Amino acid sequence: MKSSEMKRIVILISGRGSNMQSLLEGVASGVLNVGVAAVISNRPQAGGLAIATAQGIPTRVIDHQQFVSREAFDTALAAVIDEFSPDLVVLAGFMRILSDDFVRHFDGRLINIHPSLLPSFPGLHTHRRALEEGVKVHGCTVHFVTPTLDHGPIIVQAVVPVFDEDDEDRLAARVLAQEHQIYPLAVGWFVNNQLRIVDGRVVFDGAHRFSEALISPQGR
Ligand code: NHR
Ligand code: GAR
Repeated sequence: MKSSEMKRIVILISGRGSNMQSLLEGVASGVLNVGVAAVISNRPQAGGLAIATAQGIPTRVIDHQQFVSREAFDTALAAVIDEFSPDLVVLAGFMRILSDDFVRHFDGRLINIHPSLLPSFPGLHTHRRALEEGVKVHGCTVHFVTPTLDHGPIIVQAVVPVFDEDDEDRLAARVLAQEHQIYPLAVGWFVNNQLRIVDGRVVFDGAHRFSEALISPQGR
């Protein structure tokens, strides 16, 4: 595909950037046919910035601590994103709640990856809360972002078992490995126009069906 036809994404991060990296690897390996126009962080110290720079991707820092209000930060962030005119804005470990105006501005082209099986455990500390509840399966969700936190239309989820001997770090690592599988998939479906929102739910053009159930624990 000519680069003039290739869809452009902007990735927003706050930290380590491993989900960003999984997307960059998808692009580098040719699995994901998108141009990464920029990586933007709200934290100057985010480790992901160096990874992006090393791969020749433009980076920007919009430090939320330099703004008097959430709205002022969101307005500045939206303006910088718009400079890159992306088809899709991808939250990848981005840790600031976004105002209604921001979300509306990017309506239908803003997605997030969240480390739980939504609608269970929206918000923060999802792995700790999953362990406290004693759930036997946990996972991650890619969803469109709407004004209501972690409640937008669900694109894809991956499920992992929870083991008796898990702690927060072990469970987080098991979920993160699946995040790295499903985020490139979801971005690929979006840029290939395989996703539509109908009545607030995501439907696929093309079959993505699996017949096996995951049962955890399995017993003997
Ligand atoms: N914004 C809207 N409007 N809707 C969503 O669904 C959003 C969103 C912004 C971010 C990611 C989300 C997650 O996947 C996300 C989804 C940050 C917080 C949070 O409480 C909660 C959920 C998410 C991201 N942030 C604190 C805040 O005051 C700051 C925490 C920190 O800086 O460490 O913004 O979980
Ligand atoms: C990921 O587990 C992501 O799902 C989660 O933070 C981690 C970021 O890791 N996101 C949130 O909790 C959003 N509130 P990464 O920086 O290595 O991609």
